[in-house]
Amino acid sequence: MPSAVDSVGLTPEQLESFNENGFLVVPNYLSAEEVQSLLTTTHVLLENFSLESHPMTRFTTGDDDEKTKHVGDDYFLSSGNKVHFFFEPEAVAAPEDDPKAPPRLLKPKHLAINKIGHALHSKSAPFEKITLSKRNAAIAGSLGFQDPRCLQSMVICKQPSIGGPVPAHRDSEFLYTSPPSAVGWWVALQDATPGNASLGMWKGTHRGKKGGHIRRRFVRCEEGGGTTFITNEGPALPLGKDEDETEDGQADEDFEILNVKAGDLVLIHGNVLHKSEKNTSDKSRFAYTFHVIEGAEGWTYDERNWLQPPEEGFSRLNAV
Ligand SMILES: O=C(O)CCC(=O)C(=O)O
Repeated sequence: MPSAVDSVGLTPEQLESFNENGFLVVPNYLSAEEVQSLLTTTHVLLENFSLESHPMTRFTTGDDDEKTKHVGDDYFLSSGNKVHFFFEPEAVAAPEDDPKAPPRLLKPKHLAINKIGHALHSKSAPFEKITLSKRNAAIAGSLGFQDPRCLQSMVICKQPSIGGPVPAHRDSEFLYTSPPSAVGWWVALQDATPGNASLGMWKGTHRGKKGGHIRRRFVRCEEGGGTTFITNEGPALPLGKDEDETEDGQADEDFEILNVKAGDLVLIHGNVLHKSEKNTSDKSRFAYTFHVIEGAEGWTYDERNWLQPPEEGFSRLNAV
């Protein structure tokens, strides 16, 4: 089946839906062959990475200090231009009889990884081809980007039984430009359903009126290494959105759990609230996701963001 988006970008109806809801599902964005190519590459990566020099870094996006310490180590902070492997917290533990001993894997390594990141788009040819494509440049053009730059990419594995939850967040809290500009491309590599911890999207929460302001930011600590959340003092809404738009307060929690097929794309506005639950099912839920920011003059990439640009700068879409 041909892709629902070719190099002409989004239709006016798709754009309207994205602007209205803060996300858009594009069915059949990748062909079955493209999905298979990314899955095969992922499995090769998972089978072949070495445990020998691995610091056993676990990945969580929780808000408490203990958790942010885990993601704050050098292996995480230096992953912006590398392919690094982050473990599920539940897949790693110190031996019961020796709690101070180094942590050990409780599962085979390919079933223990939470995510692979953050430079698949520049360090792995199959991912690069899918990411820095004309098709994505055209989508970015439809969304109003002038110089769209891909700054991070990852495969999120959501392993059966242990795939950890991703708490509700807005992507521009993590990838802040002034003014905010981040958009996420999230592509299901396996079917993602309410039964295996699919994405939960809260419609409309990208808007100022619905509390869509970027109020906090995930940054590198000024001293002592690691990462933390700080209050955002910069612009809180994308260009052209009314900064005076006051919040009406958020309605009761209302996440729509998406039901998408392998190959479908979900475009995620950087200000929209989204999350995913723990995967308690026996089915994995692999997804490939990458994020794009505005690289044109007038947008500043924040120097305290946890992710800093490589020497050559963030990758232009339409490069391959
Ligand atoms: O894949 C998931 O479970 C969550 C992904 C997500 O929230 C993101 O990429 O911003």
